[in-house]
Amino acid sequence: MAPVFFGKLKMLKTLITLLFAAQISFVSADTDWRDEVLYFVMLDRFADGDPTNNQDVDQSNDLAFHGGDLEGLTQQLDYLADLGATAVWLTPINQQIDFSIASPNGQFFAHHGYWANDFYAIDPRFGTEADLKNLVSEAHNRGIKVILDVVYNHLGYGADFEDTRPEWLRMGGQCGGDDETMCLSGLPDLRTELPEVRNYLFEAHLGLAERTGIDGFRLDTVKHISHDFWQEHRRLATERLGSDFMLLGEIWGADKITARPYFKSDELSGAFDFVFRDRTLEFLNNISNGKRFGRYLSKRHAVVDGHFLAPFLSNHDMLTLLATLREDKAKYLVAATLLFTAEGLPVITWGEEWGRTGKAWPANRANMYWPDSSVQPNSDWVGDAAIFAKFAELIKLRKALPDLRSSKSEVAYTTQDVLALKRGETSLVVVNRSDSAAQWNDKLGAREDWRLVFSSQGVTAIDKPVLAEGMDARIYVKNR
Ligand SMILES: [Ca+2]
Ligand SMILES: [Ca+2]
Repeated sequence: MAPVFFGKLKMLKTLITLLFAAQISFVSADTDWRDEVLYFVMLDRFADGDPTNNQDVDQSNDLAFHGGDLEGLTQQLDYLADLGATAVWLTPINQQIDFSIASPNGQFFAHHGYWANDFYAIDPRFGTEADLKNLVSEAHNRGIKVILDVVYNHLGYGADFEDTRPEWLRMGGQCGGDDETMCLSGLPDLRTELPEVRNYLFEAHLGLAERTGIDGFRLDTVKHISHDFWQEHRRLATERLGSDFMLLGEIWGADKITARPYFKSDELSGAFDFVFRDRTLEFLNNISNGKRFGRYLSKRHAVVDGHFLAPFLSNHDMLTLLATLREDKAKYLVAATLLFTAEGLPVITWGEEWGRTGKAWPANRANMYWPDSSVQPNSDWVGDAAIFAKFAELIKLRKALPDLRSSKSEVAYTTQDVLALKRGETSLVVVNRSDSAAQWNDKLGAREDWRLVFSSQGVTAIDKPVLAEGMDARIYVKNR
């Protein structure tokens, strides 16, 4: 009888543990990332807090290091908090290859962090593990979560493993022709199908997360690794870091359809919404129309429950949106209004809030703009304070008005050039891309029912017949 009794006791213990675990995960899974605002920093281009670690720094070379580091980012957390960011995503900090690559644009260094040499070391040019810990603790003090960019797919050119662990890599003639086995940009592709490679990678990244208390990963090049890898990764991340540990995947070109398999088998918490930028540009540049854009916006976020898309205006691998819009700041602010009134996790890429421009690579990775010229690295362009004010105002409104983050989007009125989208129960987002003012429409109900709370043009009072000025985005809230 004794063994049976013992067995029952053990079962009871297991049950209690399970219940306890379930309760913990329920409590910790409370974060709804759609309520957050994520700020993306290319660490080397943001703020230099420690000039003593500045190796390979040459600000006259767009492709060299510019000195930004973990300490610098930590020093600017108040800036992010003032803007309204609640989470920061920083580029990878693992030890990088320490030589440069010849490119048509000059000598190219691993300043971006995507050319790792050793996943078990932090690159001294970015700081130390203690610096990361300090960043996390200072960020958490300000209510800001920290999302670290990690690479699982490849190493940097000429990484040590090319000599010491060639059997872990695909190089040269071994590179495949499909997404998973290709050598992206000619980089050595890790054989992520091998258990020993997986263990090496999982321990490196999950171990660092465990030791430093970061809140999630931004996962690089997701579609270049198999689904079963990402399933195992999720399982281990949850086991070691809790179910609240956020995994935001870069599936290049993704929208709700592309992201679906990754959400269905719970490989990722969220995915970047690449299509949001495309559809927004199509509308602003007269390629689509109010009706088509409205149909898209009202359905763009129909994703598997518990998952989300993260819309953005631009990232470090494409032209800045302002450059794409040929520096048309009025259009840019309409796009920003759409970003901050969209469902999902909105992402600001460093400097966008100042109107950072920059066309093709490497100009799209320019230094941050700091009003205080003593902060380095600093831009060779002057930030636009009016754009900054609009970004800050939009973020405040998004936080104050849950409707603007709502999963309910309903087209209320469209013309060729105008879209009025009802968000939630009581707010209305109106965009007008034409040169002339759009008139109020009866389909929206009596104008007196609505209160104007935002205009990208800066209109503060309602001109009775005007729904939106030319190239204007407005937010109205229904009077109760
Ligand atoms: Ca530095
Ligand atoms: Ca691969």
